[in-house]
Amino acid sequence: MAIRKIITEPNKLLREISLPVENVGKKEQQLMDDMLDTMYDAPGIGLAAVQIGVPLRVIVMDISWRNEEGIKEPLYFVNPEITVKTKNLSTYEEGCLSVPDQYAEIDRPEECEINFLDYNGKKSTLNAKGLLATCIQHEMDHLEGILFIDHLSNMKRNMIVKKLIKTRKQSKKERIVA
Ligand code: GNR
Ligand code: NI
Repeated sequence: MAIRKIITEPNKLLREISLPVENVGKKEQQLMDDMLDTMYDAPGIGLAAVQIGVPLRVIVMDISWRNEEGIKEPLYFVNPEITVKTKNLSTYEEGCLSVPDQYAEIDRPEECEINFLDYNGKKSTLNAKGLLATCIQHEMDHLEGILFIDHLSNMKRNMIVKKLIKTRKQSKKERIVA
């Protein structure tokens, strides 16, 4: 188990289309363990493998661990596919570990159903609504090289990317001084 570095925008790696996993074995489970460690440490409620530089169709998620009880309920999705999504949309204020400290309201289908392989490579399905549905769709966008800011107007997205570049430059400077 290890905490890996999360790649932030702008970075071409985040635009890669992730490839399907052929077999869920030890190596893939180790990747999922590392992803979960990295996600809890960040902290976040979801993480796609491409965010740590591994363009494979693997997602980990835990939308409940930051509640009062703090009980961990990790979810693992390998090769997820959306089979059903509702016409009606819901709006959430989204953030992304690859777009640090930036938030925006995004509309997405309110409910969806997905097929996937679980941690043990077993076929499974899930009906999701609310934050879970939003998070799954956010993570599945990552597998296609899409970030939540791509759902915004060009002007809003450009503003956010400019800010990210500026703060990245700033923190580089500070590292040299220190
Ligand atoms: O931690 C995260 N929070 C979040 C909030 C609203 C909608 C989506 C997310 S996912 C994000 C972690 C992340 O960047 N996953 O890719
Ligand atoms: Ni994200």
